[in-house]
Amino acid sequence: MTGPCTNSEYDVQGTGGAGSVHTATRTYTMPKAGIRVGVGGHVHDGRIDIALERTASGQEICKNTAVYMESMPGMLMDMTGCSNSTSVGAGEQFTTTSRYENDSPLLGVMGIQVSYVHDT
Ligand SMILES: [Cu+2]
Repeated sequence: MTGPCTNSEYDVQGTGGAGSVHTATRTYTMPKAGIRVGVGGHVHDGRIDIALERTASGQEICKNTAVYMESMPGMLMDMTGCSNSTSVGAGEQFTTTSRYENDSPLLGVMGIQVSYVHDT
């Protein structure tokens, strides 16, 4: 059975040159109202950050930023999380934007962001 979450991988071609950024976005609609109490990101090496915003206003809700090991550049160590509480409207749209470095090919990367929403 194929669902919307069975394959979350995509490729970054890496043809943008030094310092360039590859961006992938996805917009989704929340079925119910609630309070978003936390946001976390799932990451692969090469990730810069993944951001969540209200689609209509562009207001940023959370940005999960990649944390790399100082002793081993390019080795992902952690990801910042967000624990601020924000409202979610029934039918409100949100956009997740995943950014990777685009100076060398990255195969099968992911841009996953998980929100914890308290049903009100
Ligand atoms: Cu992954």
